[in-house]
Amino acid sequence: MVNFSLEGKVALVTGASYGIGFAIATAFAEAGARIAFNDIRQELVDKGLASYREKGIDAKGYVCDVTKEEQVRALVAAVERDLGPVNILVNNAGIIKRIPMTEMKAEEFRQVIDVDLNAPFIVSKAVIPSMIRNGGGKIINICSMMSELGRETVSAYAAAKGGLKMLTRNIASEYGEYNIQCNGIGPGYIATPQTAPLRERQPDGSRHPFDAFIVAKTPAARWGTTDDLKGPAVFLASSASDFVNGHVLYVDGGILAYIGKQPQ
Ligand code: NAP
Ligand code: GCO
Repeated sequence: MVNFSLEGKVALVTGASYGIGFAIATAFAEAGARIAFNDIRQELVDKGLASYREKGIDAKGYVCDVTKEEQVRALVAAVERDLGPVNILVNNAGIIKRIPMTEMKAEEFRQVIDVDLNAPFIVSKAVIPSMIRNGGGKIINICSMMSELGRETVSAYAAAKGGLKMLTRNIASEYGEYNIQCNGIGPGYIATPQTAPLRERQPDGSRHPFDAFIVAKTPAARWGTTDDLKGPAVFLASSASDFVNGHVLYVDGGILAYIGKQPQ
């Protein structure tokens, strides 16, 4: 029988007090995993802990900025102490800055690269040695449509998420022989706080033009929900995907397959 169970596994999901990370961690818990997550501030960790409790999940929450190598080492050590070695890592924490490139400060560009690309390197590096010692593991990097596509104002984000796709392939290449599978999930446009500014109602009550644009651009004709990512994440975390490596699974309602509506 195909095995999607995560029974007995320890999963670390970064930036998972709400949004996509929270949904994925919840699905992992439902599949049997024990959950660890982090966020930058204690109040967010506390809010996250309350949300997990509400779902009947006994998650462990930690304060950690994933861009800081020392803090990440301490996080991984704390998870090992509290739950055991990390079997599944999801590099989910991410930020976006929507600024036209010629107006973007180099420092702002660097901040996005730091969280969205350097941090997955730092956190993966911190768990790979114990995964090797334990005979394998799963790393899932949360990529994006912008791992494949560009658009106005998101140069840093696209550069980071494109880089994250290649980091995914490189981890798979470098550590596949140790039974480590590193894959990406490329969510389409998902309704979370990150995309809230793109969905705000206009003063006259009409839809934001970007909101209407995304619905027209998506064959599924809707925004994704965080629940849409649960099945793909459990698949990539479970032994059902043991021969899937270096792949990015786009969960986008068909956006990347579609040229767009023909003019009427
Ligand atoms: P979100 O609602 O903004 O949540 C991101 C989480 O990451 C927040 O909890 C945030 O904490 C945390 N975080 C940010 N910087 C961090 C740091 N340095 N250290 C630790 N935690 C940090 O975003 P989301 O929409 O759920 O997105 C989650 C991931 O999916 C991101 O990588 C994003 O790029 C990606 N993604 C999102 C979409 C979408 O349509 N929503 C589509 C494709 C990919 P704070 O609240 O403190 O900032
Ligand atoms: C944007 C969006 C996107 C999405 C997502 C798409 O401004 O275009 O925020 O980048 O969040 O990553 O997959």
